[in-house]
Amino acid sequence: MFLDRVKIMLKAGNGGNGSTSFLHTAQTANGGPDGGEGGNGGDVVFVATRGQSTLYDFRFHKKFYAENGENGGQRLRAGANGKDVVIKVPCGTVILDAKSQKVIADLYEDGMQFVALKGGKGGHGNAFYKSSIKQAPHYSQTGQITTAKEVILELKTIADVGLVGFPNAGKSTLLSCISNANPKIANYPFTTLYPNLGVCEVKGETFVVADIPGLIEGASEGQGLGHYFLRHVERVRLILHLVDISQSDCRDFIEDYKIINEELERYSPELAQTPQIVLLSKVDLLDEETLKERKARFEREIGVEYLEISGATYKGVEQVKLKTLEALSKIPAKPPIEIEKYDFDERDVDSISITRDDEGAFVLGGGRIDNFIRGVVLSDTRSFAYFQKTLQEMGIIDMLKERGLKNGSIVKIKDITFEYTD
Ligand SMILES: Nc1nc2c(ncn2[C@@H]2O[C@H](COP(=O)(O)OP(=O)(O)OP(=O)(O)O)[C@@H](O)[C@H]2O)c(=O)[nH]1
Ligand SMILES: [Mg+2]
Repeated sequence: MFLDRVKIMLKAGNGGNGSTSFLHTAQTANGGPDGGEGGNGGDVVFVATRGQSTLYDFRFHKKFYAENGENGGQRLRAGANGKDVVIKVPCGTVILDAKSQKVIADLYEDGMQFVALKGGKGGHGNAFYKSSIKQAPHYSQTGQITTAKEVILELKTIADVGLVGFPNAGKSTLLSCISNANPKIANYPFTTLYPNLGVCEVKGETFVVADIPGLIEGASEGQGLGHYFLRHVERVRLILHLVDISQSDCRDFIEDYKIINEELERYSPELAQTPQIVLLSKVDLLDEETLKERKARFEREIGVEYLEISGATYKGVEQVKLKTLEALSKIPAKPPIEIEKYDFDERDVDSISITRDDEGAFVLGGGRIDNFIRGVVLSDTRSFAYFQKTLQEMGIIDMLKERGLKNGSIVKIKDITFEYTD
């Protein structure tokens, strides 16, 4: 089965909590703070590899969670960093944010890496907070919590050349003649069910050819298999357009040629602008007279240059390779997909929200508050004093007062609830 679009879930590791601890040894019953730092959570990293050509591996495996950072420990022991989760994808994989549908990465080259999500930072241990005025801080910081996000992986095959044409036109046969690929060939339409890649070598140079399942009328609207696979020709630099001039499937070859071009145009006007080499295929099946007549008709009605080929006798095959190489040398590589500046991993660090719950309590939230309370331990009086002082300094008490905060009002922040006193 060929799979070229999947939705998967990603999550970077949470940061480990910093530790609150004090040195206790036989010699020092009440030693200084020795709580170690929490480890950082692992990142979510994508790597493009030539070793894969489909997204098949993602059929059942859809959740990729990096390891959490370990909590810090006593005696300044730092928690270990969580392991990254490294996701291998085929070259040509485009990653979209499932929510906004925006492209966040285009991994078009072997070995390309993309860090989609950064792990949460580990929290500081209480040893970190020790200072000349604060000899024994009884608080430490919790690690940053990360959220899971969904992305869509979409494979847009990377090839220099795409073979397009009606089913049975001889595309796979040609691919097997000009490249190292060994595609399935058979005398019925839709033999090729997913794009095959082959490497063609000519004059010491190489290019990659993609054999696309046959297109039919309406392909751009989802008829046949075509529409589904047209995205694999989006990025080719050159199209080899095969037309069965023998009309072995009892269709009109001029019509075939026009229909394919119309479908390309309908799918994407840009794709229709991709340079083409027209190949009139299966010429061995026609007697000289008929071939001459049909070629004359093509020249008259279409009037574009073409090559005659036969996968059976190899007629024109060498010429196809040479012409393709020559054409490619004049066509610049297609640029990677443009990526809008969009911070997929953006975290809310600035917002402060104040709401009232059913009982009239003031509920504080937002990224700035979340970050701040990571270092607060309510059961510790000094930590709580620091907490109140910081609320004052951040201007939050004033903001609350503007909304009616009075002596005795209840304030809630995450799982902290306290009564405000002036
Ligand atoms: N005589 C002759 N037969 C050919 C030639 N090229 C292909 N064929 C035959 O035509 C049939 C279809 O060829 P394929 O290469 O599978 O065609 P395709 O375009 O890949 O078809 P789909 O994968 O179905 O889209 C097979 O039976 C081939 O053997 C040719 O040049 N001459
Ligand atoms: Mg085929």
